[in-house]
Amino acid sequence: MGFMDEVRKAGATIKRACKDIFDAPFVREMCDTADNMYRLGWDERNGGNISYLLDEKEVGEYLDLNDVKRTIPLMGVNAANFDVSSLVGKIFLVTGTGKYFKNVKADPETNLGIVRIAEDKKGVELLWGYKDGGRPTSELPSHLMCHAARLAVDPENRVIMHSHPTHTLAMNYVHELDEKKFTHTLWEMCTECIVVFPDGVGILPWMLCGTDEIGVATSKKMHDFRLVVWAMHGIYGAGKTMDETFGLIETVEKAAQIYMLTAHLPRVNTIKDEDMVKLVELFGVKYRKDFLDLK
Ligand code: 2HA
Ligand code: ZN
Repeated sequence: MGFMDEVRKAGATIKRACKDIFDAPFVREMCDTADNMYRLGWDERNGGNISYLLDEKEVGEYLDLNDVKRTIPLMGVNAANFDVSSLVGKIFLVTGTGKYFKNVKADPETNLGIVRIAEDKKGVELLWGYKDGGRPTSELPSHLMCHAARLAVDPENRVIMHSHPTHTLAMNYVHELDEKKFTHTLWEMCTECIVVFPDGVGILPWMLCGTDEIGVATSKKMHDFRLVVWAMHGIYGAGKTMDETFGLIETVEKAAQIYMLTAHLPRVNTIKDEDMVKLVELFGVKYRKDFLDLK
């Protein structure tokens, strides 16, 4: 490459890196979603966390990918090892630990960070954000394990979202925490449910959060489910886009709300299993047949 080519290439890089990160669609989406979730009452205080797998080329239009601000060790509360090999070099936009969804939109640079999984698999390289010296969510090990699990079954998966939706949580206290029964009840609550989450909802018993153990358990469930309830805590969702992932949790929450509004009343009508079959056949979706009681 000649000298002038070098100059032109460097110039293009500088120009690209000059696009304002605050205008980046992925940052805007994250801000809007966190804001939305806060307004819905799902993410009180520092509750909830989101991680968003970004496209390296796209991030490169906004940030200098060689400018690592600092390296942050990657570990769960108990610092056990877990395998992030399949994610090395990947870049994620992640909510910060102890940060409030309420504040994300007004100050994304403090409440969010863009991190790259380091070559040595022991840390993440901070490319932007966590301006006050912060770190990624304590649930990052869970998120990364879930990303790896979902990417193995769906190479287009990008988002892992954790939240404490009110009615879903309420339902945990009054409904049996059996995956088939819980899913079946949700499917009965709104006609669209079986079409939106035909793979059903996985459930983990109450476990200590922020640990590698709950991460391993969640990611195992994520081989079969895009939605995993953490009993008496909240829910994890996975999807290709922010909207899709939010929409999954939103649909479960709506169904749980209908359940909580009606559970103490005599049930006069319901959506029958044979009606659900008609729905999945009409929309051509693969579903958990074993979660229905078909004659
Ligand atoms: O990040 O929701 O599960 C706060 C939480 C932990
Ligand atoms: Zn939580």
